[in-house]
Amino acid sequence: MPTKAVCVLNGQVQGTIYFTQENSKCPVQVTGEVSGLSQGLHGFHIHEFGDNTNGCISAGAHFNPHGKDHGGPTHEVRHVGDLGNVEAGGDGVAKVNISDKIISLEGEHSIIGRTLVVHADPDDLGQGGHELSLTTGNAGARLACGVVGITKA
Ligand SMILES: [Cu+2]
Ligand SMILES: [Zn+2]
Repeated sequence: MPTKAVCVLNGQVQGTIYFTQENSKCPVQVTGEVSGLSQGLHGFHIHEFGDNTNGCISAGAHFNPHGKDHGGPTHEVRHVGDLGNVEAGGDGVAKVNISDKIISLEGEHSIIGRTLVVHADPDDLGQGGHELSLTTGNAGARLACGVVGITKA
């Protein structure tokens, strides 16, 4: 049975994102849509805590159980939570279709109970040369967030 999870993003933009994993050795398929964005790239990460008590800020930093630097989703050096960017078109809608080999829906890389955040600015994937590049990708404000929860398989 695949494991399935869902996240409703709420804030200055809206979205619903689905996560599916056939088994613990398989990549996680991340699909769905975010609307209300400015055209272009927006950082998209799993943050450490499933705590939204003070809005998206309470979600803490990027999910990083191995204490690595921030990077892009295909990089050797990355946070587990680094899913890169989503790209919105002129209509403000980003269609999300990511396959990621590092996040999981079970085990030590599980994102269940953590927070998905979509940002105001592009994630530079650690390569921007900004003082924040190696921690956040300099992706700016947290536009919306939601906790990733288990759903019906
Ligand atoms: Cu983030
Ligand atoms: Zn990161």
